[in-house]
Amino acid sequence: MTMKRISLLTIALFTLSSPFAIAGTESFSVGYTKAHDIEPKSFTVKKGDKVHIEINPTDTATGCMSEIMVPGLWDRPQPLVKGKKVVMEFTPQKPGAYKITCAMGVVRGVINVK
Ligand SMILES: [Cu+2]
Repeated sequence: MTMKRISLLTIALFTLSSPFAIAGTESFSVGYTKAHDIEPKSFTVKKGDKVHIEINPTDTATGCMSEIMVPGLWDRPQPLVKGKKVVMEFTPQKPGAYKITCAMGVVRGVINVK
């Protein structure tokens, strides 16, 4: 029992201290086409986990929906350009339903933080 406690503590300390810890990271691969926008459109993550979202656009977005952001989690709008990978990384600290939007706030999806 003592050994088990020690290993759990070690794992906990490692997770807290290492920025590259595998545990506690949630990765998502997302597509983008003009016809269907982003797919998938709905994500569920745990509060305190590092979230890594990669978008691989196969079209270049234009007009109102040409940029993507997640107000409250990722506030820098990123252009969606064919062949240009977009990476958004953040660690949500508060539970809630965070909208995925264009730069002006039109909703295109949601990230549920539990
Ligand atoms: Cu817009």
